[in-house]
Amino acid sequence: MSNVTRARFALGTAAAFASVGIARFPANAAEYPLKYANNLPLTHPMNVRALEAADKIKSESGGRVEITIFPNNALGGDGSMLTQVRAGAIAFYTNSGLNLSALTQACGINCIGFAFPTYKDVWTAMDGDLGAHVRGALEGVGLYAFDKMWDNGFREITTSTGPINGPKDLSGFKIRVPVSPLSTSLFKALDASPVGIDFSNVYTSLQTKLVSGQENPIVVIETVKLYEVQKYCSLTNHIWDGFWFLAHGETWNKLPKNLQEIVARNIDAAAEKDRNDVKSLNTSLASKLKSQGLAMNAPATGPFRDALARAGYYKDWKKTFGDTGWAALEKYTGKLG
Ligand code: X2X
Repeated sequence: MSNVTRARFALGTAAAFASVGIARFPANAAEYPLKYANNLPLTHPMNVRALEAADKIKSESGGRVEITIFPNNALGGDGSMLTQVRAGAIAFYTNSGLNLSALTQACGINCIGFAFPTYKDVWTAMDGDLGAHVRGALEGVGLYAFDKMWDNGFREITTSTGPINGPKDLSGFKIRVPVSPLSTSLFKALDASPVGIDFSNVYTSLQTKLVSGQENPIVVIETVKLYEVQKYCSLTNHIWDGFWFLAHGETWNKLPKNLQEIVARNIDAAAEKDRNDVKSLNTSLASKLKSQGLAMNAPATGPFRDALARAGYYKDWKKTFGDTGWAALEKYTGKLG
């Protein structure tokens, strides 16, 4: 590791970083000091790879660009961070189309239930026309989205009450979901009782039994230690979710082209590493979660998808996204619903 990285990690263990809430280079002033905020623990692959990228960007720019990372909701919850990146108070923010669909509906197109059977389908779509479709929509609301989407993962359901073996087990089930009509509509169509709660409050909402479950990818479940407050994990893979690495448009446009190239190349390279990390951790962490007391099951997904179709979920979202948007999705998923 370079001196800068060692200096940054010399500040303490990942846990100490998580409590400090920031990772900062030595204080020599940079020409372009940029803040990057997100909602995940520093130990999540996204932050591990982002730190590496920030280090490379600083050295390749000769110290001109200094990215300070504020992980773990250090600068506020998702609603606040989204407001801040739109106003330019922070330069970079990563989040999911689930939350970003509040800005422009098109962002949520990849968050349709059971749309992508495999990671191959996901990346063909998101590195292809579907990703370009979403990036264009984000540009329309003043945000620059880097080319390569980061991986959050296939979302799984955890509960404190029992395994989810089929749609009937979700009837009346009080489940935390991101503040997103895409998440809410999916679980309402499955007759559950979804509650939109900011991610910063998920652990306590489970701990206090405000809700009986939540749904997130394996790597999030493990890095946020949800196994401490949940007993079951059902591998439904009901939504593939990714994170757009977003820049405040005007801040990005003010960066000289040569610095933009350094930042974009390193951020996109980090995204590819994050994708590989998440994919391999999905497997290794599943067995680790078992050892941490989480009972795992893998229900057939067909009955969930059939229940969604019967409830009109796909028909409704096709109307919302419009024929062009829906065709852009079905080009990669095949016919949905
Ligand atoms: O809020 C969530 O569940 C999370 C962490 O997956 C997102 O940021 C969408």
